[in-house]
Amino acid sequence: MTSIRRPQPWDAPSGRPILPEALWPSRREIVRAIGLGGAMLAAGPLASCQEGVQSGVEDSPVTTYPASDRWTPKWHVVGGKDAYPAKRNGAYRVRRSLNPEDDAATRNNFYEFLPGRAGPVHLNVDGFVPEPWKITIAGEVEEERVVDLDDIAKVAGLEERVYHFRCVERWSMVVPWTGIPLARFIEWCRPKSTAKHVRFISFGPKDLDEEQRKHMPPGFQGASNYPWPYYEGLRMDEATNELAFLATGIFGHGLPMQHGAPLRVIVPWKYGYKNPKSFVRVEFTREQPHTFWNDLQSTEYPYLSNIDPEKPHPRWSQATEWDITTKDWMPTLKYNGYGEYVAGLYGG
Ligand SMILES: Nc1nc2c(c(=O)[nH]1)N[C@H]1C(S)=C(S)[C@@H](COP(=O)(O)O)O[C@H]1N2
Ligand SMILES: [Mo]
Repeated sequence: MTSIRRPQPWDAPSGRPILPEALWPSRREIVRAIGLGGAMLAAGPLASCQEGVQSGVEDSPVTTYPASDRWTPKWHVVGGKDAYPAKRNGAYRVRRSLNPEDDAATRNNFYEFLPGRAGPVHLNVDGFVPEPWKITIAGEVEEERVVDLDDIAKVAGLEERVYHFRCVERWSMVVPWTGIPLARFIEWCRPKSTAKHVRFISFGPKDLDEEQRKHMPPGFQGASNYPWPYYEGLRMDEATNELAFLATGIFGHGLPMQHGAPLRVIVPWKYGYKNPKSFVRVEFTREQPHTFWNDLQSTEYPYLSNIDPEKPHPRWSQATEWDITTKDWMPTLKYNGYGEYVAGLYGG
């Protein structure tokens, strides 16, 4: 069968790509994603449906974005505001264009501010300033410490990475995060060899000062169906995988509150809820830690929660996802298309 790949602007004159093709879905992944079996693949070109899916893959995605101040935070950000935008690390290719910043910043999932659904979290964060912000590093570490954003800024230089992002509820987007490799942060925490997992805990009512508390919805402070704070965890081999990222910014500036200021975790091969926002505590553990959604609904939100189109959520299929801007549905790829980097963590 002939190659379906057209030359791309980033190809070297020889026709060989300069950047690794790691993130391009293989033909097999695409066919699997659109639900066609091996028999049809063997039967020859799959004119219509295959081309339909392929066209988005072949187009050169637009990964630049206009400068905009609309969502730039007014508070102190990791590295200082002059560190943004940071230099792009071009190693991580994506299959479609960036979503406009206004779309990513106006439909968020952050139950502390907007319980019960993803939506206009930005309307509920007014007046909440993530300052002061301290982070406690605890558990299986050489030394327990309380650090601040300036300490984090010294761990590694900021870089920008464009990643796919996919929520368990099937919306997805492509956005440029700014931050540092999570592996560098973990190493800086000096975990003991007994540490097998790392747990990130978001702010709870007790972590806030009086001024900050005033700007939280009443449900966050007292009666609520949710056991705040939010907490999530990763195995150490996952947290130190090169894709795992400690994000401090998005779209060339510090994180606005709705995205999890002043710092959050990004693991693009896992569903959105494995990407905890606004953490204040990092705990290294020997045992697999409890996680927020798993404690609430253990059958629906397992610890690993790797993106997998073949493993349906108990209440819906995970085979497809929709783009938050175009609202188009498209196939979901195993590990969100990042299998080249992470499949080895899971035995293949
Ligand atoms: N602390 C905290 N972190 C959180 C959540 C939350 O409700 N609270 N929601 C998660 C879910 S379900 C998703 S999809 C992503 C959404 O990230 P975004 O709003 O920056 O797109 O954040 C994750 N991290
Ligand atoms: Mo989500």
